[in-house]
Amino acid sequence: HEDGTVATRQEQKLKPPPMYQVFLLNDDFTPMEFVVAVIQEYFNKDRENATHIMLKVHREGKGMCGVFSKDIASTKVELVLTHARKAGHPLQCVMEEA
Ligand code: TYC
Repeated sequence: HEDGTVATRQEQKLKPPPMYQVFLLNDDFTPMEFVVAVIQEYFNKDRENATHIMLKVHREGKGMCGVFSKDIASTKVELVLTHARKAGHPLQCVMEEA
């Protein structure tokens, strides 16, 4: 360490936990306005930022909405999918290890 002490074996082995990127995927049916609202509500983005992300998904097929611990990412995916299905939209949301 910086203070001259030596890392213990436990400290040497301890890795930071993996983080997960959460993406929305494009489809031909989910309304743009619904996607913007989802990004605002579930990923805490303002309307301008949410619109930018939605347009990126629309043009490029995929767009990142945030990076979270495994538990939080998986909960976001589940909540977004439940909300979309309830509204009758095929919107897809996936997570990938960062
Ligand atoms: N492509 C959709 C449309 O034209 C809009 C859309 C954007 C759908 C992003 C999904 O994740 C998505 N209505």
